[in-house]
Amino acid sequence: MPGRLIVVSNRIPTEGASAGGLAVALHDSLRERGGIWIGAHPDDGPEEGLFEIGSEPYQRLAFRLSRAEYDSYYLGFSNSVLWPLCHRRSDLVQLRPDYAEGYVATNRRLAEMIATVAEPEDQIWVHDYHLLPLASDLRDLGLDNKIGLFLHIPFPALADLSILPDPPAFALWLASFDLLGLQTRADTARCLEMFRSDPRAEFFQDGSVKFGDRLVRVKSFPIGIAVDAFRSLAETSDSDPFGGERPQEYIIGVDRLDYTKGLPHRFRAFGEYLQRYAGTRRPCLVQVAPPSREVVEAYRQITEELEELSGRINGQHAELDWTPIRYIHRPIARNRLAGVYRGARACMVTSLADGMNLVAKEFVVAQDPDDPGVLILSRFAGAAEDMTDALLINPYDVGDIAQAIDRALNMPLHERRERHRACMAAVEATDVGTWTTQYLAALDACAGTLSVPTLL
Ligand code: ADQ
Repeated sequence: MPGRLIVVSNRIPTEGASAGGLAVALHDSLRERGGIWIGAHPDDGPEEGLFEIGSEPYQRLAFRLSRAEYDSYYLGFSNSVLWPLCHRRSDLVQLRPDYAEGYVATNRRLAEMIATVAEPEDQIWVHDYHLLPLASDLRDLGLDNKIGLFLHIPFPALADLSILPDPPAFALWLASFDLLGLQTRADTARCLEMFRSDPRAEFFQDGSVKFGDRLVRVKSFPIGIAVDAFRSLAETSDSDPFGGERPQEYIIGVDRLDYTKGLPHRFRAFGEYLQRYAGTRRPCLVQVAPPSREVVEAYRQITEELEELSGRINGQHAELDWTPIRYIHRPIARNRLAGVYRGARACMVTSLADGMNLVAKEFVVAQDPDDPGVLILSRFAGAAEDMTDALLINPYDVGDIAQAIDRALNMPLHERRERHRACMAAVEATDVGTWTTQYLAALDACAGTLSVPTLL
């Protein structure tokens, strides 16, 4: 019987913040097994050490990032180096020694705090790119616990990794985990390619990698959503989330405002659709995109670009009773969002690179299976690996997206139903509850020793 579960994420979910499927699934596991969730608190708390927050049947321990840590570890190395690097935007990578130093030092400080609360039988589940050195730091501090990582974003290509100041250190960080969980089979292949290029690594038949005196398992665990909960939210949601201003026919887009989501391409494609295909049809693109990471320059630029584009397209096509693009620059409550998905004729996911993309899954689950809308999905979103019955598009090709919009809006009912059924099966297979259970079972099964299979 494994010990407690310790979940570590960059940010701890706080009261009042909308609880996404991931937070709910991890709450459930923590409640069942007992354990601790550790993460940075966005606002307050003492400057040093962990402090307890909230009242859950498990412990929630927060820490505070100093201003300098926030700038170098979070905005700097995490979001101005690793995020663009993993999303094939090496042109946006900002290499600065203080970013790398802040990243390493903050992870080290966090490891020291974790070491004060972890017990030998505890299993530690680390989330995402902010915390890649954590297992290596914990090993240095003498911890021999099972430690797993789940990377929510794409695993970078080997050529992109070589941009990092110290690629061998990156491989060593990752090899210090027992289990590396990735979103897709393609991510797994890229991760193994990195290890293959490293003379320190040897390979076992079951896919484990021997690295120094450690054994690390690399496997994909495609993340999903809480299917039943989201379906009932959509079925019971407000039938008029637009408050009387519901467009007659609309396509929905829901994204954090991020340059990886291909929003300018999407807006241009919708403009091209109106120009070339729409005829007398007057669909709306309802785009919900709350700002994120606004202090990073690349995010400021995309905000301006989208405002300019939506203004231009609306200027060209709008009529007294029709605004083609409704661009909503703030988050909307999940129950309203579910209703907005349900009423849409199509959903556009145009990510240029994306770990999974949960919006694609939420849209499918929210549909009425008797009269479903159509998912237009980027080939470069992790979700496309299994949702092959969506209308797959090349997000760089505006003409391809425009054509897909036309096809989606004219698709016969029987084809919509068939595609929806197939997408739904893919979404159900990756329910977030199953995802958590499978990941934790795999972590538990990790050998942690080197006495297992034969070398290839
Ligand atoms: P994100 O990049 O944040 O996540 P995504 O998977 O699409 O992307 O999840 C976004 C979530 O936020 C969805 O649940 C969506 O409903 C919600 N959301 C977005 N905009 C919203 C709005 N305006 N109002 C309300 N809710 C909104 C990262 C990776 C992804 C990966 C996830 C999970 O980048 O590739 O799928 O983690 O692993």
